[in-house]
Amino acid sequence: MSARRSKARPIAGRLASLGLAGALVLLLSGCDVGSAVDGFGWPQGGITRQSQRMYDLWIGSTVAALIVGVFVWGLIFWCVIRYRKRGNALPVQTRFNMPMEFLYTIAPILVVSVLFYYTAIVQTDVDKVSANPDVVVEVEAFKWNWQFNYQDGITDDDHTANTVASTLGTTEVIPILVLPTGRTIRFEETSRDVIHSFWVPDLLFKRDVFPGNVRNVFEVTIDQTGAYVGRCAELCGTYHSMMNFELRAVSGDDYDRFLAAKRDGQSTQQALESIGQDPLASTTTPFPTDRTDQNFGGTAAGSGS
Ligand SMILES: [Cu+2]
Repeated sequence: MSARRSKARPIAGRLASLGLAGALVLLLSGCDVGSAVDGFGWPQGGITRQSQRMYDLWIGSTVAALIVGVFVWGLIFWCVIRYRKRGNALPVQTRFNMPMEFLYTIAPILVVSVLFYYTAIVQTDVDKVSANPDVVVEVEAFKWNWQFNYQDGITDDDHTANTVASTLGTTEVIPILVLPTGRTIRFEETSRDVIHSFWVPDLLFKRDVFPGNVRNVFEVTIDQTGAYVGRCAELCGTYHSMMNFELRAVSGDDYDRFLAAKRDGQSTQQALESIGQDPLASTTTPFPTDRTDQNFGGTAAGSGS
């Protein structure tokens, strides 16, 4: 008996040290644990307050999963070594152990409940719309481009809000949606034809754009200035993949000056230049619609124009 124990103990001890070392690495890296291992697979580049909350939820869930995982792996290896076969005698059978059965029933329920609770909290927060957003922009999708209408209020049932300025995307020019940082921005989505989906990957958020009287709404607060590509994320026809736009996040002052310039009748490009911004999109390029030998399979047929 004592000989068996002296063999099992050092191995179990070493496993315990390994588990402890793993837990220490996680603990010591503290709040930076996400960036230390590249966000555990979370897409990088969230630029809104909402994306930061989703990132925190992701990291918290992953750390919780790792703690449970390390604990379970430890138990598995401990059992494999401690209770390995030593003879032909049937080991002591421990079925119907009530405390154990209670533990492995209640523990997963607890884990799922906690994950559900935090997911519901963050989801509700990310989906929340305020009564008085600082900026309202109507996103109008159509095959295969975008129009952005800056509104002077929320479109309620009476449709009392007015469009004060617009940017329309064309085949030649990528539409640029200019928005301020540090303000609540409400997106009101509508489509002229089929279902599209408004997606700026850096917002870590997308929402379908419906035709008819379904008006999808969401809100974000952007934290970082910069240029971010936007795309359609719902297969909507032949040139769906070319249906790009650019989100240009600027300071609140620059946004006010941009909107004033637009209201004065300037084009989006002129208004962008007036606030010292690049007038053309830098994150994506227009899709060439010319069909010539060079870009249409190299056959001479139909290349007369
Ligand atoms: Cu589309």
